[in-house]
Amino acid sequence: MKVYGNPMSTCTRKVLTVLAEKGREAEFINIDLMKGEQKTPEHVARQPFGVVPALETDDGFVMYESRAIIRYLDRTLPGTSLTPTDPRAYALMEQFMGVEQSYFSGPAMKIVMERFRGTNDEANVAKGREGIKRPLEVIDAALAKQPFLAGKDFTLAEVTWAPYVDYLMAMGEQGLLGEYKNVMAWWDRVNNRPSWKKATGR
Ligand SMILES: N[C@@H](CCC(=O)N[C@@H](CS)C(=O)NCC(=O)O)C(=O)O
Repeated sequence: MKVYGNPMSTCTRKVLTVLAEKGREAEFINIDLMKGEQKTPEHVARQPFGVVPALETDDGFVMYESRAIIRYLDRTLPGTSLTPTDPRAYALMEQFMGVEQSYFSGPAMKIVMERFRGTNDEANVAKGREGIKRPLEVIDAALAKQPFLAGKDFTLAEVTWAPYVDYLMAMGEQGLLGEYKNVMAWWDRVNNRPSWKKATGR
C-alpha cells in the first residue's frame, strides 16, 4: 500500500493515524508541497485537485480525500474498528466529523496558515478565532459527558479533529483552547495516543 502525502499535512496525518491504529505499515511517498510536487501531472493523475493525500492499494486501487481514505482503511484493514457499531455512537461520530469539516477546520486553518506563512494578518487571525469558538463550545459540551466525541471510545472523529487542534496549540492558541476545559482533557487523551505520536513523528 502506498500513501502519497506530506508529513506536515493535516490530511496526511489523518491517514497515518489510522494506519498506526491498525498497526499497518505503508510505503510513504513524500510529495514536497513547497516544490509544488502536488501539481505535477503525475500527482494530479492520482489526486485531480492537486493536493495530498492519495492512497494506492497493493492491487492498484487509487483514491483520494482524507476522510474517505480513513473510512476505507478502517473498513478494510484488520484490527480494532474506529467506527462504532452502536447506531447512536456511529451517528455521533459522523456528526462530529461533519462539525469538523463544516465549521472547525476552515477557521482553524485560517489562523494556522497566517502563522505558518509568517504573514500574521491579525484581522484574519481574529476571524479564525471567532470561527472556532462555536465548534469548540459545542464539542466541549459533548465532552463533558463522555471521554471521546462519539462516546467511550476513540473513533475516526478524533482522527479528523486531531491535526487541527494540534496545529492551533502549536501556533499559540493554547490560551483560547484552554478556555474549554473538557476539550483540553480530551486533547490530553488524544495527544498521548501512540498512533497520533507515530503519525506526527514524535
Ligand atoms: N479535502 C482534501 C484536502 C487536501 C488538502 O487540502 N491538502 C493540503 C495539505 S493538508 C495540500 O495538499 N495543500 C497543498 C496545496 O493546496 O497546493 C482532503 O481531505 O484530502
